Amino acid sequence: MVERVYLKHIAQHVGSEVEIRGWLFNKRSSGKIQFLIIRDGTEMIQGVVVKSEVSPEVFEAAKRLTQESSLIVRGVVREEPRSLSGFELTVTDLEIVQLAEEYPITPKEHGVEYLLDRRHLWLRSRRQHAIMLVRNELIKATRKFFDERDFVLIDAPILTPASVEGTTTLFETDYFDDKAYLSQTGQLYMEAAAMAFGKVYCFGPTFRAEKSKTRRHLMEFWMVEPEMAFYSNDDNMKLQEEYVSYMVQHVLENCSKELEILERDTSKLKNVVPPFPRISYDEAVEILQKHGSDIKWGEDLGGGDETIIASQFDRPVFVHGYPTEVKAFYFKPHPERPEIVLGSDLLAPEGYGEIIGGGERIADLELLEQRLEEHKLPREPYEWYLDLRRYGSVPHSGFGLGLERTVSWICGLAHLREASPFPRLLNRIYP
Ligand code: NSS
Repeated sequence: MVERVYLKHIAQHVGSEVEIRGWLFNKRSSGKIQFLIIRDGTEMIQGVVVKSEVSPEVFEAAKRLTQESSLIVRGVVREEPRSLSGFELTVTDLEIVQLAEEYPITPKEHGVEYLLDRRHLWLRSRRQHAIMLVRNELIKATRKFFDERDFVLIDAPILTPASVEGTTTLFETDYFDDKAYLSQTGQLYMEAAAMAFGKVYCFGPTFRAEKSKTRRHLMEFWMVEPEMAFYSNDDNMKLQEEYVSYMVQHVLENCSKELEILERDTSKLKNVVPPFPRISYDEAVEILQKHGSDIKWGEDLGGGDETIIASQFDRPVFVHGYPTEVKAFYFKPHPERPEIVLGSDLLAPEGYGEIIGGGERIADLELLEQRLEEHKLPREPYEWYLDLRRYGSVPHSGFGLGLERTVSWICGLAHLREASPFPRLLNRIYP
């Protein structure tokens, strides 16, 4: 009986005959020998088919194989330091599962729209494969980090009655005789959960109808949102720097091969250790003005502004104390300077900009009621949220980390679209 193995574990089978099930990635031939690059989803290996050593049927089958044909192959594993994976397979038997039609993605260059139209196939390429594995590791690291710190995972709903992050980016849908919105954030529900469990987080998809086309915006993205009772914004920032450093170190340890495929300069990632620098919004405005920006105090930072600020530092930087005016209704104002909030954004280096937004929440009922009014938000859908300030209200803080922005930075991508397996972009919902 030949054992079926995954290429990821091939090192344990040197000298044995094994069975691999996968796809043909690429092929070279020199008449009497065919070199098949086979992938099985976990790894790749070169299979060598020697005419004089296999049956005529097997050699013929190898010849017929087209790019991305599915196959079952048997062979003896040999160490081969010169090859990509360090191993080679001397093929003994080969069965075609399906002979693929002419594959639309070839090793030559394709335009990005062409590739996005074929995202379902593009995912098989080395680069996209590497990005998704880094994404997977970031999620694993997230779970591990919060588990180790006794956080409880609480899932937030996706269909919601209220807007949280501004009314202009809402996706609206019918909810029987009512209206509903796709969730922009799980935060309000996490605030309720934090009052029930102390330290919680959610990790799920969130939706924003962003009408501008930028390399930093998706219509659907995944967010990690911790919320902690009895946490100040300083405690909140400490948790963020620990979490972000933890993720980066985890990826450095577990994804060296992927980072190499992505040609990522890892020396820059090695700097990502606490403490992260902290600058106030006031200081940020000064820095920006010195760099020739015409930003005035009171305006939100744009993508370009974030890039300038972040490029001053070799690791992520916190900008805290944003103007109350530009921030969402739930931010707690600074006790001595009510024109700024006890909140911060975390900007990633190398031009990536904001990956986290967070802060301390208003715990006081009256102030929160006043803010809802100022923001012209209807009272009814938030009544339950106001209850949290009626029954044992406590100081509490939390934040949201955008997963795709984090993947994009850690992988060194030029655009967020590659950080999502099936990105939803302005004017694109296919495939
Ligand atoms: O709007 S945020 O700054 N903050 C919130 O939604 C809070 N309610 C989170 C919380 O405190 N629980 O978004 C948080 C992060 C932001 O830093 C980005 O990394 C990411 O979510 N984000 C996005 N990623 C991709 N595409 C879009 N459109 C996007 N918008 C925000």
